[in-house]
Amino acid sequence: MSSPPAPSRPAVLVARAVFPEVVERLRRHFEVEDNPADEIFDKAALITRLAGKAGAFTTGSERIDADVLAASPSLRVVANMAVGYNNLDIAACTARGVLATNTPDVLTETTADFGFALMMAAARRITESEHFLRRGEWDRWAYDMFTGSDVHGATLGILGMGRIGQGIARRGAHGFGMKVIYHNRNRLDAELEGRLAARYVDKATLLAEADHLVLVLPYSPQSHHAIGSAELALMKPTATLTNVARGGIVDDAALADALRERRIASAALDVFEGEPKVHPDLLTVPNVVLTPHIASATVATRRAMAELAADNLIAALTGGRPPAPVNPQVLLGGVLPPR
Ligand code: 8YV
Repeated sequence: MSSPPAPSRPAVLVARAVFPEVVERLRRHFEVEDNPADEIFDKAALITRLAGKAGAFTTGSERIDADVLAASPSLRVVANMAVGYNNLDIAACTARGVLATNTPDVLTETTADFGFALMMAAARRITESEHFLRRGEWDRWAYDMFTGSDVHGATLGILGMGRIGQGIARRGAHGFGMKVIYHNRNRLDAELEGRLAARYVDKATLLAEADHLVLVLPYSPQSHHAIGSAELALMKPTATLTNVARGGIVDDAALADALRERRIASAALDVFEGEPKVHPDLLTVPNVVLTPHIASATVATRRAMAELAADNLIAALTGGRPPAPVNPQVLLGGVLPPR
């Protein structure tokens, strides 16, 4: 007697190479198409791979837009392994009843560490001076060699005061005795401001008063080029600018000009408009620290992000409650109108 056919399991696409044990965990629940060769799928390839898939495990590299969604009618869930989700068209997901999830919290402290490290590297000219040393140009001590600006006791300006911004504020205020000012869409409540020792200011004041300005706001059409030549012109010539948020928030060409002309002292960037391409002008100015989008890159945090993305995918497709829904108004199996 033949055994009854196994109940069919949902099919999912893991769009990039991730921890093998996370893929194995997904295989216990789903038919998994993974990508161990870590190919980058363009829109056409994504559409092909998503055919018949109920779930997608994505990273910031995959753009799930209205076209991809329209061409992937079986898709129910997109689990993004990132806290940011500007690579997903959330309105289109919601309109089609596709649940989007992200990975908040698990990367907050790691990303705040890195933001602080980049800010310090810019202030103290760490990579610029290392390049000088590696070029064999260090032949003597000099009183003004690579003099930068102090971090301790300086004014830390934070644009975007979400979880990561608050982590950077805590480090600055409580670790380095910095005066913290911030600007955000919504002002924090007084109790939280008190705990962070952070003062709310308007954007122009933030730009004018910060000795070290750190960007930690989400990317959206509203934050596109939030820092361009007009904003850079308001900053102190001794100030530093650090971006650990998203490319496109800074106008990279305008920043390269400001750095070259020493209208601000230095910058540190982990994210770039059009990355992994980097604006060529940024590669030729010395006073900028450049890193390849690694703010969340510790082994423990990347593992936690992958596990949380898997938790989201598994819960969403097995009738559970995904821990981090972005558009919770979507009921699985039903199509809701956009809010
Ligand atoms: C990711 C990030 O490494 O979480 C985010 O929003 O920018 C990074 O932590 C990247 O987006 C890969 O998905």
